[in-house]
Amino acid sequence: MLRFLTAGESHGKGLVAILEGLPAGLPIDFHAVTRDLRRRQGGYGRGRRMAIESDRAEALSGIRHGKTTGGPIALLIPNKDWDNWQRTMYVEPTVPEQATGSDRPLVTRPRPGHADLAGSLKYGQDDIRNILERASARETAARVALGAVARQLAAALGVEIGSHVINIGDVAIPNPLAVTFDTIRALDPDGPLHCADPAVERRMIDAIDRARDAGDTLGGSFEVVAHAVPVGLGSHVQWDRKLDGRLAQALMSIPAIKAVGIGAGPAVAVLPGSRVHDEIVLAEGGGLPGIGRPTNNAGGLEGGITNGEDLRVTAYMKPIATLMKPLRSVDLATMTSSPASIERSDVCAVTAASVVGEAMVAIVLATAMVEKFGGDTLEEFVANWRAFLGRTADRLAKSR
Ligand code: EPS
Repeated sequence: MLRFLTAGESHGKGLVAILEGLPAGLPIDFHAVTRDLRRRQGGYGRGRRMAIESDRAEALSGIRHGKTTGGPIALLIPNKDWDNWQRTMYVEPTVPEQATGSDRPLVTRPRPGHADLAGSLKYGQDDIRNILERASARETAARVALGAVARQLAAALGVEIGSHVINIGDVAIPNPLAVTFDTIRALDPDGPLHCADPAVERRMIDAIDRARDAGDTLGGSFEVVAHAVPVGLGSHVQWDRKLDGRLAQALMSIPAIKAVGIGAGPAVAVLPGSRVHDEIVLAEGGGLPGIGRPTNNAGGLEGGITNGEDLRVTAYMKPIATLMKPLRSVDLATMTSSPASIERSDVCAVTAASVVGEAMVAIVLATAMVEKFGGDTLEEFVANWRAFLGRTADRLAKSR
C-alpha cells in the first residue's frame, strides 16, 4: 500500500513529506520534482510570495544513488520566507535575540471562506495564525513533490498525467472533453494559465486583472487527464475501493476545491442515457486491443474501475478567501464588527491548483497500481503488469 503524510506551516522552517510503499529500484529524476514545484509556483495571478520562494525538495531518505530502496521517502522543502518570519513562528518558547523577521500581532479577524473561524474555535486558539499557517495552500508544495515521485512509478507503466484550465471566473473554453491529451502535452509549461485556447486565455488574464484592481479574487476549474492508464485499477466490489470516489476525495482535499466531476461531470444528470454512455465497438487504436469507445463521457471510469480510456477528472475551485478589499467579519478578541484580516495572498491560483491536482491524481493512480500489480521491486511490479496486459490481450483476441 502507498501512503503519505505532510507536515509544515506556511511561514515555518519548511515543509516535510513522507511517502511509503514504492517498490525498490525505481529511478528518481529530481529535475522532474523541481520542474513540478516550479510549475506549482506559476500561473498568472499569484502573489508576491512566489517571487520569494524557489521551491526545491531535498530527499532525506528512501533513495540511494538515484533509486528507491523500498524504505519511506522523506522530502524536505525549506521555506525561504522563514527568514522573514522567525520571530513570529519560532518553535521554542523563548525567541532568541538573533532570530530574524518581525513580531507580528495576533490574528483575530477570521476571513470568510478560510479555516480561520471554525479552526480557531475547534482548536481553542486566540491567535488565528495557529490555524491559517497549516490551512494555507502552501502545504500543497509538499504534495506536488510527492506527486512528482508517484508520477515516475506511473510512468514506468507508460502512464502520463497532464492538466488544463477550463475556466477562470466566467471566462471558459467551450468543450473541455474535446481537449485531447496530445494538446495538453503540447501546452507550454511556463504559459500564463495553462489554458488550451490562447484567445480564451487572454480573456482569462483580463478577468484576473479586473479582479485584482477591484481588490477581489477569482476561482475556476481545471481538468486533470491521465493517458495510457491500464484497465482494471480500482474496484466495483466495495465503496472505498471505487477509484472515482478515491479520486474525488483526493481532489476535494486540495484547499478551495468545492466540487469534482468525472468525465462529462454534472452534465450527465440532465442528458438521456443514449447521449451519456460511451458505446463499445470493435476497433483498434483505443485504450484496449480490439475495443474502441467513440466517446469518453465516463472519463475512463466505469463501476469505479479504469476502463483503458483516458482518465478525465475536473476540479472546481472557489475564489481565494483572502480579499484585499476584505469582507465583513467579527474581531474575536473584542467581539465587535470588523473587516476580515488581510494576509499577503494570490488573486487567482487555479493554474497552481491544477498542478496540485495532477499530483493528487498521480498519487491515487500509483496507489491503485501498487494494489493491482504489487511487487516489492520495480521489476516485479512491471512483470506483473506485463502479464496482466498479455492476459487481457488474449482474452479480447479469443472473443473476436
Ligand atoms: C501559497 C499559497 C497561499 C499563499 C501563500 C503561499 O496560501 P493561502 O492558502 O494561505 O492563501 O497565500 O503565501 C503566503 C502565505 C504569503 O506570505 O504570501 C503557496 O501556494 O505556496
